Amino acid sequence: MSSIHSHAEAAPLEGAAILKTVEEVLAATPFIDMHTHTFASSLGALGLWGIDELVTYHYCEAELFRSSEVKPEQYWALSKQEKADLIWKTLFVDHPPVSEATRGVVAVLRAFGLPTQSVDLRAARAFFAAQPIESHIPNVFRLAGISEAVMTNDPLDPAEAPLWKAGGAKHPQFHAVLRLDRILNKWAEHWQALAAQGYEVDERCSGKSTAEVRRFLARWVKRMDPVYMACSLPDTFQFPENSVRAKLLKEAVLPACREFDLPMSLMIGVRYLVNPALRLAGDAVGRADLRALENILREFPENRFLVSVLSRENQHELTVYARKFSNIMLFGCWWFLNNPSIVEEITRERLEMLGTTFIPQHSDARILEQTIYKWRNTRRTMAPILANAYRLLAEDGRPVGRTDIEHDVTRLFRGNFERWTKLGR
Ligand code: RAT
Ligand code: ZN
Repeated sequence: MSSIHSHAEAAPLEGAAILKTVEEVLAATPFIDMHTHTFASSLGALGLWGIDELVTYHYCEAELFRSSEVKPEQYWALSKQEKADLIWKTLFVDHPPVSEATRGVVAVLRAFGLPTQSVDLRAARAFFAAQPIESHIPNVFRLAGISEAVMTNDPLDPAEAPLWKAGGAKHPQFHAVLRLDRILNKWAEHWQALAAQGYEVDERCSGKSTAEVRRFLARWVKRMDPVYMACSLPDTFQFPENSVRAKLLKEAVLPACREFDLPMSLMIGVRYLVNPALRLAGDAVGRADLRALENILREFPENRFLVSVLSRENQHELTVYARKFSNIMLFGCWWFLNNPSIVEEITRERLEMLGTTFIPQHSDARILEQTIYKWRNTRRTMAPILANAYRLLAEDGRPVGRTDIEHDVTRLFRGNFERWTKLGR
């Protein structure tokens, strides 16, 4: 008999004690935030934090244009503080901020004991200006209940690459990810950047190109020591197909993942820039053909994949694929899905069909302090879902104890990711 089972028999939880214990365990377990756009402080200005960044988050920018007459081109001409002032007045003062993205800003202010109903941002600006980033980061992680965050690192970003070449970003609380969107999705615009660095590649990705991309990836794996490689993909993504992307995936990226024992993260379903005037806020979502994913999972059994899909309509079939292929780890409720109503539906579905063999959430925080509200929201949504699963299990004859709950929460929010990556080795 396992120790977990004997503990459950020793102290089975009943009724309201189940929810209370789930809440306590969720609060006490430090999570791994396995996909963010935050950065270690050694990567300098890449890391965004503070009130002006929080208020001008692109999720809030998209909402601004629904409540204000301002035109995108007028908005982009403003300074960062002017943008933040306009969004604050429009979304937080003129109307109660009930949307998920705006409510998040309120929760962050409250977490730091700052006023949530001011007519301006003066007090918040003064507070953040006084925080030294080195102590602010661990403070934020503590408030967010995370032990570490996984970054998104683009080797072809002209602002980022030199920082890595100059020594990189070793930091115990941040892990790197080799992000390949420019190479896989925009080869026509970026092959020359590789050529300029001495790699023998061409526009059609012929000849030595794929071998040379592998050499480039090997170089960057050495430099970044990433926990996985990653790419976001359009709703129209197909595999196999006669395209540079499919060729690079098959002949360069997936072999490199195998060589370096790294999972590949596929984030599928973006409709890029449906409204280019909104810039970062201009992307939308489309239902993808997940047969492309099915083909990849079957053709590359030696590769491990982390997969998130953006369309709500794709979630059920994605969960079915995870029952068919053990080389896929589902993760997160991504971007437009990260709202309590949808998170609840998706997470229940996954728990019912996969047990605890998935990663329920990542924060996708772009601004450091967003980790605080995004993880609070995740814990709040997660507690009744898990409690309900345990209540049903107890009704069916297998009561659970605190140790069972600790086991599951750790598996969901740490262990599954550790097992999939080098963090578990
Ligand atoms: O959620 C977001 O902030 C998006 O803009 C994307 O960055 C997305 O998460 C991605 O990683 O591509
Ligand atoms: Zn992201």
